[in-house]
Amino acid sequence: MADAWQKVMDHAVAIARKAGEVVREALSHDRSVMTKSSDVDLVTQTDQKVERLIIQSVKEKFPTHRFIGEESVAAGDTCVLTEDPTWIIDPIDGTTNFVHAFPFIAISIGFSVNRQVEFGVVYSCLEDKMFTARRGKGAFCNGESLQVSEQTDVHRSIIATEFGSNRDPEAVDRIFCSLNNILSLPVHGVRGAGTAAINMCLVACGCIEAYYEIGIHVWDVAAGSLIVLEAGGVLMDIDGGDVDLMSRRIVAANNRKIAESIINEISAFSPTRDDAPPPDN
Ligand code: LIP
Repeated sequence: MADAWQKVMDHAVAIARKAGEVVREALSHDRSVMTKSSDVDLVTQTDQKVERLIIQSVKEKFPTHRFIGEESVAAGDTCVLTEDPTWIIDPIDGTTNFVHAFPFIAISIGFSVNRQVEFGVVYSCLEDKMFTARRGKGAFCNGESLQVSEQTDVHRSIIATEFGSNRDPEAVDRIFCSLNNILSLPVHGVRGAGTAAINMCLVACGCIEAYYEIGIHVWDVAAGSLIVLEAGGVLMDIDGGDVDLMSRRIVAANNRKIAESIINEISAFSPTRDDAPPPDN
């Protein structure tokens, strides 16, 4: 079965590259925007088009595989991870970046079997960087092996996070409380590329020591999670327990010491899980 997954991964890389071409092309002429859960939760026709392109091509090649896609879930599909081979797709991670032509945009494809991510592909399509990882076989960028930073002192670290699209006042207060605590440690710097997938790849490359966020979705982090692990990093929940990709909370770091230093400063909250049943009307 191992070789079978390699073939599937090769297809994911090819389709991510093709999706990247579509995104690059659309960037110059088609960025009209719609909204989803709130005025700042954005979607474009390109997100929808790219997701259709990926799903269609996978269905032709692997008709029994399942999907969890950001825009399909927004359109009403369920978001439940089973043991079946499942493609977890974010057609444009960094939709807000895309709308504003802020130059970090990724196509993120995770592939899970028995609820475990088997491979991850993140294509940073404006930088033309193809990040890949296969479980037990390392993480790569354009074929070069990746290794997380060796830094163990949080005071000498760069930490990435994002503000997400939740503007609930209590959530915003907690986000700023965490940021205040982390900046005051102090750390060398705080950054955010505007895409969870690229932030996680930056951890894998060793450019930053950690990335954390509350409010992300499984499609934002499925692929990046394996890329971080295979580059030698760690994943944890915001409360220090094991990460749960459906929980919408994540800390991805170069090592446990840095992860714990960050976790100590985070003011936690728990958004509705991705796999929560829809509310009764
Ligand atoms: C976005 C993330 C970003 C996060 C947003 C959102 P999208 O994904 O990558 O880092 O802050 O909440 O989930 O919506 O551009 O695919």
